[in-house]
Amino acid sequence: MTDLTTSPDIEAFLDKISGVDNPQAEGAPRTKQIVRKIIADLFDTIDRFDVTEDEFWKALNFVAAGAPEFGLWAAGLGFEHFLDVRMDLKDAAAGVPPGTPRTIEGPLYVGGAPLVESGARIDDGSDAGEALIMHGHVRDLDGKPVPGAVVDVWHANTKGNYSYFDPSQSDYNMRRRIKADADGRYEFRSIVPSGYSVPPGGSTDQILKAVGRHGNRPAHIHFFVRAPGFRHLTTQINIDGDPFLHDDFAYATRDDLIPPVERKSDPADIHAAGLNAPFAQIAFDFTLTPASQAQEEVLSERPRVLVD
Ligand code: MBD
Ligand code: FE
Repeated sequence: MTDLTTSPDIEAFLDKISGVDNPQAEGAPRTKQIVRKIIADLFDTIDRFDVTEDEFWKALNFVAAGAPEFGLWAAGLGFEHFLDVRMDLKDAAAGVPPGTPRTIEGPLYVGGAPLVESGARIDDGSDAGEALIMHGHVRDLDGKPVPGAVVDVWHANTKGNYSYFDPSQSDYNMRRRIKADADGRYEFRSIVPSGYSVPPGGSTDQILKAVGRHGNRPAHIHFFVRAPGFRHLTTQINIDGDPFLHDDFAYATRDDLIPPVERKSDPADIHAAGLNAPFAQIAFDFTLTPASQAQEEVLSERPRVLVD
């Protein structure tokens, strides 16, 4: 902190701005402390970098205009990954046994996708990408199948775009909730997605360019996996071989979340899969951790799109 930020006058000013100086007045103490800390850090930044009045108002207006992309800021500026890092550390400290690693949700989930049986096709057939069959089991920590599990999957098309946010796609294209069968097995058919890029020229793109970064994600598939009695799991897998695999603008790649992609071109395999061209196959098992409180079974309260 600069000398000015920590001067008695500014410390007292910060106490007033944040209500910290008035414990009798309404407002939660923690809220006051958080507000104080955020403002103090920004005051300190202004002072340390000698931010001018022009720069301050330019920044304020940039933030205001950038609000529609705040979900992308959270991903690209590492906040989502940082929350994961903290949850991982807390779990480790509490001795929670590790199941499939979590990784960020991202801003493009849509709730209320059709609930379908294992084996369903989840793309609408309009994207002539490479067919993909993904399958595996949902298991508990002992390796026992979890029959009641639901695998909520969502991913982009070959342009890196997601249905709903890309109005040219059909409703719920590449979004489904898949019921694991009695053996805890899930399977779905889709197409291999491409990586996502932030909207060119948007506020996220501008920030990233300003610090010499790009706004690309490697190709990936998102999952929420839930079952009664188990912790809600938010995770993704990456498509191995993607040039951005270890250069994700959202920092979501994790070593245990890069399953091998098998290329199937044997006519017998193609026929058995009900396809007529070579396809990709990914096997991936999810391991769920038992919930110790009911709250752990449900999704976080992040505001999300819900269509149904
Ligand atoms: C995505 O598809 C995504 O998963 C994240 C985290 C951010 C932007 C787009
Ligand atoms: Fe995504």
